[in-house]
Amino acid sequence: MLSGAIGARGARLIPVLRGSRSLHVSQGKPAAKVAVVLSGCGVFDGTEIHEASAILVHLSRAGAEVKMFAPDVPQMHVVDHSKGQPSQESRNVLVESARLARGNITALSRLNVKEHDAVIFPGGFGAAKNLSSFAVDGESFKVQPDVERVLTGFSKAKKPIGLCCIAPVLAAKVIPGVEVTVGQEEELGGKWPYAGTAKSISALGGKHCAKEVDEVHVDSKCRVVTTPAFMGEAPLHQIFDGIGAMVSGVLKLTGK
Ligand SMILES: *[C@@H]1O[C@H](CO)[C@@H](O)[C@H](O)[C@H]1NC(C)=O
Ligand SMILES: CC(=O)N[C@H]1CO[C@H](CO)[C@@H](O)[C@@H]1O
Repeated sequence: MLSGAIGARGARLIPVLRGSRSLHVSQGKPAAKVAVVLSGCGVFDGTEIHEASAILVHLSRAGAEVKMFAPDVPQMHVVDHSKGQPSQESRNVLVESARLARGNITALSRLNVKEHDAVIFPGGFGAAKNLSSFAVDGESFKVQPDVERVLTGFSKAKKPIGLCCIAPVLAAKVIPGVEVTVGQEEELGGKWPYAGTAKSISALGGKHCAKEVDEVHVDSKCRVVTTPAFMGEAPLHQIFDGIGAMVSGVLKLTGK
């Protein structure tokens, strides 16, 4: 008997588990298949680690099936995060991103839009240094060819795209007229150190919608969901909650 094997304490837990949401998700509709695109490992030269982790936690709780990708290219910088200075090293974006993926990562060139219901891009300087040249070239930046192919592909297929932190600049560049948020449009005493990015969104032809760290903007026409994350100085749990709202906005648009 199950209850005998797991003992009286375990038996008391069974009714609780039966009613839990996670069981409902796994028994109900098919899981949404979500691609997550990484750009290295570390805020100053790659993917922002806490953002990636928050995305994965929220996707896991919602019962999504996740596959991680990164471009197989050299990083623009390797930054010593204890000093905030570039070091004389060369690292590969795919190899570094594999740290976040616990080894299970695929080259971005192999991402097939048809195999996924949605795609999510965490932020971190890697999005502006390795997925695009925004950090160097500002508004005249270029987007890495596979990143452009993936964003255009999901957009044309009307499949939702989630982005946070600095990554919404990628959508503003590739999807004409998209509405996104990168937070507030003024620095407000240092609370929004990258507030100037909002002007870049407009200069690229996008529409910027000011939001707080725990909020999202949903462009339901373009099917793009964005949240400011570390663009704002805020407690980590608020960033986590904003990312949770972004992930659930993306999953809602998949209809799964
Ligand atoms: C790697 O991820 C895929 C889903 O993308 C999963 O099916 C597979 O089992 C994972 N492999 C390992 C070794 O974890
Ligand atoms: C080493 C280097 O600069 N790697 C690339 C990081 O990504 C940008 C944007 O695609 C490329 O221009 C860089 O060559």
